[in-house]
Amino acid sequence: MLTFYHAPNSRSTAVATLIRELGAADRIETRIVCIPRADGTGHPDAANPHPEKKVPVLVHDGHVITERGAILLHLCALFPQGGLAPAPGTAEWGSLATWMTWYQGVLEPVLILSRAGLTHPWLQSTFRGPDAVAARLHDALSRGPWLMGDSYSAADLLLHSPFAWFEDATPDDPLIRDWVDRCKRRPARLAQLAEDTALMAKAA
Ligand SMILES: N[C@@H](CCC(=O)N[C@@H](CS)C(=O)NCC(=O)O)C(=O)O
Repeated sequence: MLTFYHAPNSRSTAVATLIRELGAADRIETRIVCIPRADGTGHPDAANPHPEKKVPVLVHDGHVITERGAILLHLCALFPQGGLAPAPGTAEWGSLATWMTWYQGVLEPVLILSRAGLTHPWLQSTFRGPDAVAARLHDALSRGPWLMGDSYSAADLLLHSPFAWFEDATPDDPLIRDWVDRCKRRPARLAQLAEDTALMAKAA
């Protein structure tokens, strides 16, 4: 049994969008939970199984799975007919896993540290910085049109997402901007944003 815990307009929107892309909504129960928001609204939700009461969370037969990279990889493996990932165990899957863990371990920390205005030699040596992130995206997209090559994948869904939320963080690079635009126009994303807006209005 699969249960997905979602809070609209949050990091779990990427998982909700992936579930649409995979056509798997009828195989996964989605439960809406409340989270504390940056504007001071919201609160930790007792119904949320995340150890820190964050979203997203996927519970699969009692196993609590957190972190978007892990959740997206797991769902793609469970629903291979969705066509958003190579088969686990193939060399191509290794490339996808690289993008997903590079997102969690480098891209998002770099964006957050940069927006917070933080610098330190250890940060630079561990994560490099926005220029290195942009160079790596540019390199992949110059072979593109998507990060994994010919077809849109879970890597595009996850890695474009912070640039869709914080447009001013998007590198000033036509190749990257065009990729973000193409990801933003995906029907599944637009449908999920509309549902999130309705859920937010209902909760207000
Ligand atoms: N590294 C986690 C981050 C999860 C996260 O920070 N989620 C935010 C939503 S945007 C949250 O639940 N915040 C509520 C809180 O901090 O209590 C992931 O990528 O899944």
